[in-house]
Parts: sequence; C-alpha cells; structure tokens
Amino acid sequence: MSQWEYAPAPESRDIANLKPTYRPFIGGEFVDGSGEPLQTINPATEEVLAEVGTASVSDVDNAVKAARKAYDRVWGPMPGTERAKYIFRIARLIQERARELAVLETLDNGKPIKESRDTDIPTAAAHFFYHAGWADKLEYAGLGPQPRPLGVAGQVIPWNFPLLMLAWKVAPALATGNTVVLKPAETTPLTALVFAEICQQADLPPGVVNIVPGAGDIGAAVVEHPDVDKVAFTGSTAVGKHIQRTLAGTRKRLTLELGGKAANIVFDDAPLDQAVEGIVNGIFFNQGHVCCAGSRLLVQESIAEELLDKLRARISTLRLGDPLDKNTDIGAINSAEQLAKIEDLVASGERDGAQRWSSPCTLPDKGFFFAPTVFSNVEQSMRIAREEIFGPVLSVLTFRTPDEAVAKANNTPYGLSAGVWTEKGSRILWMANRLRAGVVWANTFNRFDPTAPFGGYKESGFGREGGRTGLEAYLHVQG
Ligand code: TAP
Repeated sequence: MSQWEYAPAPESRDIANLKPTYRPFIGGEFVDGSGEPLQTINPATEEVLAEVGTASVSDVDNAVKAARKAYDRVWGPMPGTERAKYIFRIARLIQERARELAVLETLDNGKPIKESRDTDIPTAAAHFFYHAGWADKLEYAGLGPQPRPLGVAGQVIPWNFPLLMLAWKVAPALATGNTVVLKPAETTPLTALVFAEICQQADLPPGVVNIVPGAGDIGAAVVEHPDVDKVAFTGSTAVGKHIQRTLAGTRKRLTLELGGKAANIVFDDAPLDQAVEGIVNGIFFNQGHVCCAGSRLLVQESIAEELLDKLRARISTLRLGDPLDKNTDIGAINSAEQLAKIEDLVASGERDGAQRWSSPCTLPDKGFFFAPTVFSNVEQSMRIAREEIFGPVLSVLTFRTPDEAVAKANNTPYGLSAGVWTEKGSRILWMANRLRAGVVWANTFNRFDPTAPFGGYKESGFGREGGRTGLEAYLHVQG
C-alpha cells in the first residue's frame, strides 16, 4: 500500500500549456525531426508528459546551414542597437510567460515550483535583459575597438537548470552577433522548445536560434560539425574532456562548464544559524543537482557537534514531495539513472565507514525521490568526499586551522566554487586568495547574477559565463 501518492493538479498541464507533441526548431520553423521521437516524463510521477521529435545528424546539418545563412545575411551585419531590440523582446516575453515556463520546468525537471518561479525563470529573463544592454556597447567593453562575432555557436546544455542554462548560452551569443544551434538535455527538452516559440513571437529572424533535441550523439553532431565556429558546453567532466579531445587541432573556440565538489567552510566565529541556512541552501537547492553545490561541509572541529545538531534539526523540517506544491523544499531527482547514481555513491559512503543520517521524511511511492542525507566521519579518501554526487547528499569533514581548511578544500580535481563563513573580513580575503575556485562566496552561497562571471578552475572547465568577461567567449577581440 502506498504511503502517499499524488497526481499533479490537472490545471498544471493547462498552465504549462502542455502539448502532446513538441518538435525541433530549425530555420525559424518547427520541423519533423528525422530522429527517433523520445518521451519526456515527469520525474515526480513517472507519467509521460509529451512526445518530443528529435533531430538526426542531417537535421543538425540543416540547423547549422540555417544558422550560417542567418549569420551571414542578417544577424552578423545587423547593428547592435537593432539586435538589442530583439533580445529585450525575448526577455520581456519570458517574463510574460513566466508562470507557464515555471510550471513546465517543474513538470519536466522535478524541481520545486518555488525555485523555478523565484530563481530559474526570473534569472533567465535577467540574463536576456543584461545581455541586451551590451549589444550596442561592445566597442566600449574594453575588449578592443572592434570586437567581431565568431559566427555559428554550437551549444550543449544539461538538465539541471534547463531554461537558465539556455539563457546563459543564448543571451551572450546573440548579444555579440553570433547565431546558435542548441541541444537541450534529453530528459528536459520542453522549456527550450517553448523558448523557440518565444523566438518566433519576438520575430527573431529565422535561423538565428535553432533548437535540436536529441541524445548525446546529437550533442556530438553539433560539436563536431565543421561549420560551427564556437562550442559552448555545460555538463559532466567526462563528456567535457571528450569534447576537448575531439576539438583539438580544429579552429573552433571552446568553453567548458563542468562538474564540481565545492567546499563550504565554516569557522568557529561564524553566525551559526545563518551558516546552517547557507549549508542547507548550498546542498539541497535543486535537490543538489547543482554544479557549484556546497557538497563538502568543512567545519572547524570545536563547533562541529553543535553545528551538526543544528543542521540535522533544520533538515528535518524540509518538506519533500510534490514539486508543484509551493511549500515543497525538496522535489524529485531528475531521472531514474541519476537516482541510481546517488544511491550507488551513498552505499559506498556506508561501506567506507562514514556515518549516515537521513531526514526522517516519507518518500512518495512513485517518482524518483531521495531523502536529504548527511554523512559525518568522512575521510578525504572516500568516494563521497571526492566524487560529484549531484544529489541531496552532504559530506562533512572537520579542520582545525585555516591552513588545513584550505588544503582540504583544494584537495579535489574540481575548482568551481567555495563558501566561507566567518565574522572576520580579513580571513575571508585570506581564504579567497588561497581557494582554487572560480567563485568564492562569503557568508552566503549559491548567489547568481548575470553581471558576475561564473566558471571554473582545474577539471571544472575553462572560460567564464556572465559579466563582461563572458562576452569574450563569443568575440574575436581585435587590437
Ligand atoms: P552530461 O552527460 O555531460 O550531459 C550534458 C549534455 O551533453 C546533455 O545535453 C547530453 O545529452 C550531452 N552529451 C552527452 N554526450 C555527449 C557527447 N559525446 N557529445 C556532446 N554532447 C553530449 O551531463 P549531465 O549528466 O546532463 O549533467 C550533469 C553534469 O553537468 C554534472 O557533472 C554537473 O556538475 C555539470 N554541470 C555543470 C555546470 C557548470 S555551470 N559548470 C552546470 C550544470 C551542470 P543527453 O541529455 O542526451 O545525455
């Protein structure tokens, strides 16, 4: 007998304007892709949401041809002031359709509606607004007197922030005068295809944005297409390395945003209640499906017990369940495959002797869910301390001195983000100078803003997205 079950309210399908079928978007039209159609499911209920037509390798070729034509004839030569009008229009349309997009994102991805409503969709709109503002000011960006677009950008994105990752890729590409062929993740293609509708609504010239749903082979076809000038990839380090090898020796420009294993470091003088909120947000936001998640808590030994007690008490209050319920804190894991990966790593933590505590919440019978989990007594050599779990699982380690905190924080192949919690401003700067991470947050975590460049060190990738620095990835900078 099921402990509890729910079905999404029927009106959620109406609000999301859910259609039975979705199709690839090439040259300004929705087309019948010649790939094998896929079914996208709601990970919270395992029900089929829609059938999605996918692109084949020859569809990718058509998309690149459409993008090239649009670049040569329309978008490349267009003055920045004109490009800006289209991008502002897209930003406003995302705002106008925010409710529909938020519900659709939650249905397809499993994330809590309060996160898609308050973070994913508004931040996606903010990226278009911000980059629209750059379109006519590129020569004043300090990138040389005549920055020139690269041409056709091939972009491949993951499933954890489907529309937001699209915005991080498409907005700077369009602002700088490039055209785009984008492949969304196989498990979350829907908001990208609604974005295609928004491009039509905004009268964006055909071919400027092309969306080619499909599996990894279609991502590879985009990346490897000889007429693509720039590749922007966000996803796993393994696929990123493969792409880097594939592109070696080609003329293509490449940026990679890959995995992470961030340290969230709490000193004994930190405001503990505030730190507890930051730790919870750092690892449980979006079920921990966050490349910069604070998945390793490094806590100063003298306060470890007190902090852990407070943390477990706080985590016990998190509500897990229906992602469409506005009070839900923890939604569904995006796929059965990802759930299996989390379970495997958690089992390894138990086998390795770490102490597991999971929130006493009840899991629904259907759908892919995992209770928020904290491991203490974690050694640096354990898999749960080294590998990216990409789920709601926190590994806790302790330290005595700031030097030890830095050494442990940097003891990872990754280098995307870190957090420091302390009252001392001088210590924040001391730590920030020593942590090998692209972003260091102080007394906060998971803060995103289109004006701030985001990206990694080491195996977390290279290149930056956002801010003025992010524009460089899409421009030939001439002296
Ligand atoms: P991946 O398996 O790497 O998938 C990412 C995208 O690449 C998907 O669209 C995927 O298609 C496609 N892909 C798969 N194989 C490919 C290939 N050989 N050539 C080209 N494209 C290919 O990662 P994931 O599991 O979706 O995402 C989780 C990972 O992304 C985590 O490691 C996370 O840290 C990282 N991530 C990083 C960031 C930043 S900003 N650094 C942000 C979000 C996520 P399918 O959907 O069909 O598999």
